[in-house]
Amino acid sequence: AQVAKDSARNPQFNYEESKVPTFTLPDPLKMADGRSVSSKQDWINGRRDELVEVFRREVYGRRPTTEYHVDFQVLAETDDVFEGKATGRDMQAIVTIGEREFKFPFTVFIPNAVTEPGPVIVFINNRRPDTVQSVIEEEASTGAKRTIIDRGYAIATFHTSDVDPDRKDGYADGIRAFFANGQPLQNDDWGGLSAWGWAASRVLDYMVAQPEIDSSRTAVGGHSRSGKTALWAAAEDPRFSIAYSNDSGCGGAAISRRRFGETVGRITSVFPHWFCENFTAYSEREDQLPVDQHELLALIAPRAVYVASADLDLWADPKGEYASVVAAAPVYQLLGEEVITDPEMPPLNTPRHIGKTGYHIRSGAHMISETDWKMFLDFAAGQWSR
Ligand code: GTR
Repeated sequence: AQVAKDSARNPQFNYEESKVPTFTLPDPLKMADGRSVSSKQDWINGRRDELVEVFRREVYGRRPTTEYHVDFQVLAETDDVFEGKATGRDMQAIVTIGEREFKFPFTVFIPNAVTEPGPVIVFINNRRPDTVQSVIEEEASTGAKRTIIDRGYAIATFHTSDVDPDRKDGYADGIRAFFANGQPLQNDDWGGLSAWGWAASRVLDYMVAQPEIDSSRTAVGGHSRSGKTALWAAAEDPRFSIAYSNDSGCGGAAISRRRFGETVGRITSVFPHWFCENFTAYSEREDQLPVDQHELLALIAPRAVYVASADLDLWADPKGEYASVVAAAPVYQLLGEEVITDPEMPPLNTPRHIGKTGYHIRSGAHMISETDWKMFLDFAAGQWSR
């Protein structure tokens, strides 16, 4: 029913495998000048820098180089969340450039039972804003954050729109305009996804400074637009040891050249504020893109990546999301890591974890469910076990 609804909503988009165009994926192990990348050193000291720069210029935009300072303020704290299992903190990040200030809130839960520094998950939230109080109320029905705490992990979340409004016309009120001091954006300046990813890194700054947190075990995750953001956040910030994208689709894990479900043309017209202006030029010209999304996953190597899809969420192209995981494998292998290489997708609701990459396709619609969390947390536990 959900598929029918999505197709009916966007009947001009393709949902049939037989209509996927033939294409050749760009080779992550080939330099722009045609040279092959054949050693770890070639990747680390050459090709990776080249590739991240292309993603900045053509897809997500470049972050500003302006110097800033960030402070953190505890607005409220309670040590008995989830029946005493966690301490919750309503926080505020205060970003300063000269005399000017930009503030955004975030929320932190740290397990009380920790005896040594433990992992942290930074979750990028685009639905309802979290506060300690709202999470306590919501947990009665979903339990997601409590599950994370029960595993001994801390979680920090912020709402995308508190950093940069998730609206076409929200630029003036966000962190990007703050950095640009109100000046208009250039064609390769950061889009909203990159701004949200930057905020995830600021939240991480705070978390890794806490004595309860082990800075070597850190994840960034999100659902849908925030799943796209999580992948780019991890590409830009090597401190994240795992990236988790849930139903991220177009501009996230899905291969753009497949043009299955949401396309570059559609996403850049409905959500122009997510990407840099240059990305719009690839509308209906996906074959001209100098990169594709498997190379975004490759930028996270040798760190871990977990990609999750849902079978009714054809708009996000589950096959294209899985294909990216497989197509990123050569980079991981060059770096000496074992990863998923099987071109066949795993059966429904059957996670596949091989070395540094993991994937599942859950039955059901576009959402982040308890099942998704459980499967991701099992993967994270494997990465973080001692
Ligand atoms: C949709 C959009 C997707 C995805 C989704 C979401 O409308 O087309 O790319 O980001 O929103 O965030 O739930």
